[in-house]
Amino acid sequence: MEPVRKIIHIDMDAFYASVEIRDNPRLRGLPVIVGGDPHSRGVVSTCSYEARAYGVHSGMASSRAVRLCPQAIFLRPRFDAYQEASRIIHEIFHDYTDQVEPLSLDEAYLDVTENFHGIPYAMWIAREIKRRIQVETGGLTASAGISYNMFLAKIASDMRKPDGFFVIRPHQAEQFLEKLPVGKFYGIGRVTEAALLADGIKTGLDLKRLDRQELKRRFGKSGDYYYDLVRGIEYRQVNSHREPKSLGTECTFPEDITDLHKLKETLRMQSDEVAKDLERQGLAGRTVTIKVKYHDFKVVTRSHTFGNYTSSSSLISETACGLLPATEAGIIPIRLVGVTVSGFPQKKIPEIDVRQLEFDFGDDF
Ligand code: TTP
Ligand code: MG
Repeated sequence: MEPVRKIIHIDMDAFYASVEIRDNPRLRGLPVIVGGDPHSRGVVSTCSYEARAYGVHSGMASSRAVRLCPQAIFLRPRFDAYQEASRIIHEIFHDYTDQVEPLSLDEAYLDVTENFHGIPYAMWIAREIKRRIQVETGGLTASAGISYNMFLAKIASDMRKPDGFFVIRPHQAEQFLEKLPVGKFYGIGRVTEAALLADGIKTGLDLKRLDRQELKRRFGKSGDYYYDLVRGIEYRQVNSHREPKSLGTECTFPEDITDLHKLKETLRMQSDEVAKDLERQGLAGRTVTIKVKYHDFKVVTRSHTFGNYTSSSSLISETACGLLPATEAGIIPIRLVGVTVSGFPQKKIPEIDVRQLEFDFGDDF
């Protein structure tokens, strides 16, 4: 039997906003919003917890954020500063293990079952990482979640934010998951959540009452995954070599666009950007997708899949522009367009030995 894994999930608190406050301490204690222009079409990247108290959150239109919290201090993002802070925290992670899976600039999973210092408890490592992040970044705080699989560790890091520390032990997991709202389960997005809620499936316990067949009907191939997940079992492993599933870019226009020439011009520039990105990462894909958001925020995507892999700027560009007539471009004003390439070659994933987890292992964490 394999040993139970010890997984830590670390997520920085109000990351961009915290970096801004660190660099300008007069902002401390104030509602700070980092994002795009509230007078144009900007959106909120993130905001301090003081601003969250007014209902402001990531992804919200900046203009709405200003209405909710007129006294908020609005700042444009400074990506260099965030990247530098991100580099520091990722260096700290790698002092403990190479089994680090970064999720974004401010977030990562660590598998510390075996670690460079032979530290027996994941909790000790998580505390030390939190302390070091604070010292080495000049005062930023992180929240840590600790458990025996990735999903539970991520849920745990969210439990006591900001500056949080939360452990979900194996014997607590099932009860914990039964109470969890379905929208918090890994991979359940807003659309699926709404469908589940409409059928009265609100919590993990409700999900657990569905048999495998019913889960397969609802989730397709992922049905088995959810069957195990609600029972506290997840076979996903921390993957330090994870490659992206797609590469893309998108942009919101300052004003809605109906002119097909302008739209094509944008798609060409975006295709060029994506092609360069593919090249940098040594990737090529078979599927080109365009995304179009109309003035009323309705979003459509259109895709084309080739028989072969490509990273050619001209082919991506031609395909993207060729997909435009399959939308209402030129008729309905458009707010945003984007180009994405996906369908990278699959590497064979080794089969995981599916054995029952040893649940009862006391406090050895
Ligand atoms: P998150 O970790 O989701 O958010 P956060 O760190 O600001 O706040 P917390 O974790 O305490 O809830 O995202 C990390 C950074 O990524 C965030 O600071 C800004 C950026 N971001 C965006 O630019 N747009 C988004 O929609 C989201 C969710 C995040
Ligand atoms: Mg965060």
